[in-house]
Amino acid sequence: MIQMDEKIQGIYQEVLKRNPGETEFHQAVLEVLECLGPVIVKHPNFADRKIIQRICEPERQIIFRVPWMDDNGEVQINRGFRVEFSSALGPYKGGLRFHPSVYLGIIKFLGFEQIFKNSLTGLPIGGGKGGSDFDPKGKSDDEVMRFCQSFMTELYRHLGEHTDVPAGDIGVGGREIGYMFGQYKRITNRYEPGVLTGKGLTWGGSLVRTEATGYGATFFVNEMLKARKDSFEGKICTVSGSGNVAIYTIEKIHQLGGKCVACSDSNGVIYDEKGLDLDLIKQLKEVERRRIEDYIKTHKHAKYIAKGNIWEIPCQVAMPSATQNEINGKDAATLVKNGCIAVGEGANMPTTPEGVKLFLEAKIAYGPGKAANAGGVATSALEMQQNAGRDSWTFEYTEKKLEDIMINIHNNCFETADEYGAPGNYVLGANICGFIKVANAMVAHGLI
Ligand code: NDP
Ligand code: 2IT
Repeated sequence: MIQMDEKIQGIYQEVLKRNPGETEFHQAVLEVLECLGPVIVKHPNFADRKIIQRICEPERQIIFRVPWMDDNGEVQINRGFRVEFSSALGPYKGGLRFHPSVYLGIIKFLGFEQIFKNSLTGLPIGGGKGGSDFDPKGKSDDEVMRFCQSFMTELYRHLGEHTDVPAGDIGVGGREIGYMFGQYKRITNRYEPGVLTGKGLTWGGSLVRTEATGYGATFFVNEMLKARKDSFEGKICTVSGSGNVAIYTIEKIHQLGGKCVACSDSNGVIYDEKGLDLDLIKQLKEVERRRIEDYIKTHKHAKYIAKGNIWEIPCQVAMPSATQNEINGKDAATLVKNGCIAVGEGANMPTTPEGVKLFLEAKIAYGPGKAANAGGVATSALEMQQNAGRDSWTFEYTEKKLEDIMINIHNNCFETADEYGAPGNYVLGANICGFIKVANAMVAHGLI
């Protein structure tokens, strides 16, 4: 990684001081700032206009109480967040995460990453993120509904197709988007599909949105492999997580000729030497909402490793698709030692800075989340486009658009890395390419 110049170091110190305790946010900011030294040299007006300082400060942060009643008639209170980070390129756009670990630092790291990711898609979307420390695990359908209704009863006033358009993330899928859309419609008395993405197909959703993040990440890795005159054909792959992103990553890997032998959840790892049975995983996770451990009840030959570490399983392609900081320095070293040649991040910031450094030094094909997982939000933008035109596109047409977007992101990151003297460094390419577009728009909009 390039040495940070003094000016940027000072900006980073100020971010630490202004945002105490928000370690994930600090990590995300540092990774971007470390890449911007040469950009400031080429574009001195960005420094004059204090673009970096401004981009590190969200335009608006909303924190609110979410009271709801559980099935036992007991009152529960959670905390809701929406961080509207940047509207330089379009309305705030980004998912909602429901997970007990959520606090402001997590939402701000995700919102910050989202600015550059959304810029890379080439589509007119700004960056934002939200969520709650609500834990959907073990809750009944009715409890999830009551929570979502209460959450939207506050959030609705901040949304709008030209203002802020949330979608899903960890713990938020089609079911939750449905309950939130219903409540939005009820409060406002307006049928406005453009206010949320990831909707059901019969009420304004887009084909391919469900598959988009996983498919997109796999398309991105496919491009990195192609750039090295290689392909997925016959590659042994591992994919962490077993949620939305993991499932459709596995599906696309299999379609492209790879063999995915392991996935996981926060309790343990499934290893199936014969290749994962995706129909079973979909049934367990999407239909029955069970734990991945139950895979071995049907497939006795497979192994379940309770509290296991998926990165210890040898693979050629690893696609972390669960959560932040799930690959540390030691895991990265193990992956490289075991012959891993490509890592594509379906999750947001799944690799620690030590891990990233190791991947870059080993010169494996490493696709950072803000580039590799941009297919989800890109397809959300395609959903917005269809909603605005009261249209709905076919699966094939939409998937082709997604693939073209991912190829474009890959090529832009690749070429930017070359231009800045760091060939093959997609971290540098993604951060610089994503940043410049936002910075130029901010300069054009004046001091706001
Ligand atoms: P889901 O809720 O569908 O699935 C999350 C998966 O990750 C589950 O298997 C879950 O296991 C595991 N997981 C979550 N938190 C942890 C944790 N703290 N430790 C270990 N495992 C964990 O979420 P998604 O698949 O939508 O999201 C996965 C990742 O992809 C996230 O980083 C998200 O930000 C990112 N992403 C998602 C996009 C989308 O469109 N959905 C778009 C771009 C990025 P368990 O069930 O045990 O909790
Ligand atoms: O991290 C992400 O890009 C998402 N969770 C998807 C956001 C979106 O608006 O589709």
